[in-house]
Amino acid sequence: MPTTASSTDTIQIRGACPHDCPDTCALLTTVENGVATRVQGNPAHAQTGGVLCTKVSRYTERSYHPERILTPLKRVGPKGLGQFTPVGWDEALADVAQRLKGIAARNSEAILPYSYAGTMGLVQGESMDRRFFHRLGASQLARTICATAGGEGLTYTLGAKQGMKVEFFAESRLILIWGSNPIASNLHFWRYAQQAKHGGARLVCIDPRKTETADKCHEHLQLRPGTDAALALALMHELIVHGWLDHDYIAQHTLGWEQLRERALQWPPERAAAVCGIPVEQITRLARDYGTTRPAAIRLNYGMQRVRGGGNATRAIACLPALTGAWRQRAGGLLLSSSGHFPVQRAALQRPDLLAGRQPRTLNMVTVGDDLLRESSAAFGPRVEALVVYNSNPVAVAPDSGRVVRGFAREDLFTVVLEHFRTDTADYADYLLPATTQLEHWDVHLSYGHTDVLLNRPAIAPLGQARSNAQIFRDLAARMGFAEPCFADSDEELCRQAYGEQVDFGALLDQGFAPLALPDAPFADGGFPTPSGQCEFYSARLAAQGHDPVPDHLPNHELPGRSSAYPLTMISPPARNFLNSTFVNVQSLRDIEGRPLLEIHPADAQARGIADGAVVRVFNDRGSHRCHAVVSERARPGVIHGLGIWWRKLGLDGTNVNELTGQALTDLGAGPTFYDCAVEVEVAPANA
Ligand SMILES: Nc1nc2c(c(=O)[nH]1)N[C@H]1C(S)=C(S)[C@@H](COP(=O)(O)OP(=O)(O)OC[C@H]3O[C@@H](n4cnc5c(=O)[nH]c(N)nc54)[C@H](O)[C@@H]3O)O[C@H]1N2
Ligand SMILES: Nc1nc2c(c(=O)[nH]1)N[C@H]1C(S)=C(S)[C@@H](COP(=O)(O)OP(=O)(O)OC[C@H]3O[C@@H](n4cnc5c(=O)[nH]c(N)nc54)[C@H](O)[C@@H]3O)O[C@H]1N2
Ligand code: SF4
Ligand SMILES: [Mo]
Repeated sequence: MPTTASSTDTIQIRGACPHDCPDTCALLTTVENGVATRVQGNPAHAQTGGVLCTKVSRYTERSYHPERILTPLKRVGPKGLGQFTPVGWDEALADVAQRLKGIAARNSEAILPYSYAGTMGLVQGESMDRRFFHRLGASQLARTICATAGGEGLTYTLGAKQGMKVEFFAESRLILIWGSNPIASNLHFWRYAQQAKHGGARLVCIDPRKTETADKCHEHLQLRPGTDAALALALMHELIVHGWLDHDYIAQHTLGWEQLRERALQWPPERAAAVCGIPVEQITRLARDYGTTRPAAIRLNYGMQRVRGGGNATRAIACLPALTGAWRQRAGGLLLSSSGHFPVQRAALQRPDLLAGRQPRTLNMVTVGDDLLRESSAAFGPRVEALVVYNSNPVAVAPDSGRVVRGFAREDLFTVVLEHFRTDTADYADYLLPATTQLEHWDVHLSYGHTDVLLNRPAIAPLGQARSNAQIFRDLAARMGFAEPCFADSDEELCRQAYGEQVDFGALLDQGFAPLALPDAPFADGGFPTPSGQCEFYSARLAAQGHDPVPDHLPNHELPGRSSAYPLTMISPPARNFLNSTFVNVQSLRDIEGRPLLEIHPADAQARGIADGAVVRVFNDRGSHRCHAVVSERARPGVIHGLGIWWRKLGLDGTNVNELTGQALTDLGAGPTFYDCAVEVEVAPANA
């Protein structure tokens, strides 16, 4: 049975945290008389250790929020004002299906799904929805908004999104925390790093921002954004000239050593120090520590790949553990993402065969701002006429939001949004459909920070008239007349199909989680899942695509030169108490974060006459955003930080940091370059 009854009407249900967070915690929800009263970490799950972050500890506050959308809503006012009237499901589904049918009859590619990781659940995130759009022949979406530069960089080098098991970081002697702020965004890794620290390990943080994690590490390399490849190449330079190499590992398990050696020798520490803006001694010392400490581990995260050269930087860093043979030990190596370990049966779940030979175009979710404003053309295909948004809040999270908003504001665009709340995106919906939360539906999960499969059982009945995403697409499929039996699969059946025979579903039902059977040290004896089976310093696949086959440093798109009108670089990393734009409307969490802020170094503030707490305007050619300044040594000179993804409507002038960010893409993976963004800041009137 799913439950452990502690009294007749109080039960505990096992679940999984759905959020886009590497930790994928196991949840225990206490339900009293059908009402969820408490959400806790499941103590039986080792990676969760009975502890949740502050955000999800408040999960009942989010689920029972008085502003939950509980009935289908139809737009009654002008686009974007969020004026709706409640309608029944029958009316909403019939109308949406009729509109989509009409557009599909002309050209199904004029319909675009838009979704990301509002829930990471395989069922509510990538099952019935994909079947629906495949059968329809809609445009496909390249889901690039977060991790594709790093993901491809890793895949071209190691062969897959695989790496160290997170628990073994506890045994490491040296940990490089690189482009990552785990106290905010990877709490359960931080527990292991703390254990290692107590055992005498040295922790080194590599981050342009002096984060709360940097505060707790032994050393902080506060480099300029987008210069990580230069640092990695200089580390290699030192490993080579000092002979801190595992020649045997290199000979047996790597490809392209001569080419990488030649590249790295062009990067003496002095050159990298100038590019990165850090002391030479920090580089030489880190190289010595990395070259001479066993086991040495790298926790890489996606913060360092949201710049032009993010793919190459990831490749350069991913070469390091093969040079020193760090992979030989289970507490050595690197972890960026573990998601490639999970044997998800995506074809069964998503049914690409329903395309029946059609090959619809693919649009990049990063460039939704431009794409919604494009006319039909031979190169582009049809103008986007309908948008179906779920698990995402693009008006707040996509770059260049001035253009995103213009696109969403098109009166001739038919927009359907599946949501819990009236987000910035929901305000632009023609139909706003109420979705269930994780407490109310089935799902099954992978993790990108550990290697256990998790099951989520519904703890309570759907609130109001909410339906799960899968149910909404199932209902729409019926209205469209899609008769294939796969459209009848229930959410629970979809949970079973996600891993098929690859994972013991009985264990998931009994325990709530199931560890994958994996070796402790994945690449101790090589066996990289690349075409060559080696760690590919040199990538023939990249060469064939016209890319540099060996990793190099690629300067940012928007390098702020001295003469530039925009001399500052803005990064906008996650806020601790939000998850992207999720939780911004939960009052107790918003109270902790305060208000939209911009951290700026005292020297940059002084040069502009900016006092702590002042209202400032940050601007570039794309837009302008007002918020409050925090004058702080957390910033390095020349770099400012706009933390978290605030809802636009909660900002001083209805904007957020993405008003400034651009749609230029990364070197690999066609990802976003949120942290490659040149701006200027000035004091602004509080009520402009
Ligand atoms: N609390 C919380 N947790 C989250 C999220 C959240 O919004 N809030 N977001 C989730 C999501 S979507 C993701 S993708 C994951 C991972 O999300 P990441 O974006 O990797 O988040 P962080 O771990 O905070 O790491 C980002 C760090 O990278 C730093 N950084 C920025 N530019 C550079 C650079 O050029 N080089 C280097 N070395 N560092 C740089 C930032 O200052 C920041 O401290 O976290 C998830 N977890
Ligand atoms: N400036 C800047 N912009 C960024 C980033 C940054 O660091 N800086 N980070 C980027 C990154 S890494 C990412 S991953 C993206 C994240 O962008 P998104 O994936 O859009 O993430 P969220 O903003 O959390 O929005 C998710 C929405 O899904 C909804 N949701 C949750 N569960 C369900 C469900 O079961 N059904 C339905 N229908 N809806 C649900 C939530 O209510 C929420 O509004 O943002 C990117 N944007
Ligand atoms: S957001 Fe992350 S740390 Fe918080 S409960 Fe979910 S998985 Fe765990
Ligand atoms: Mo992300």
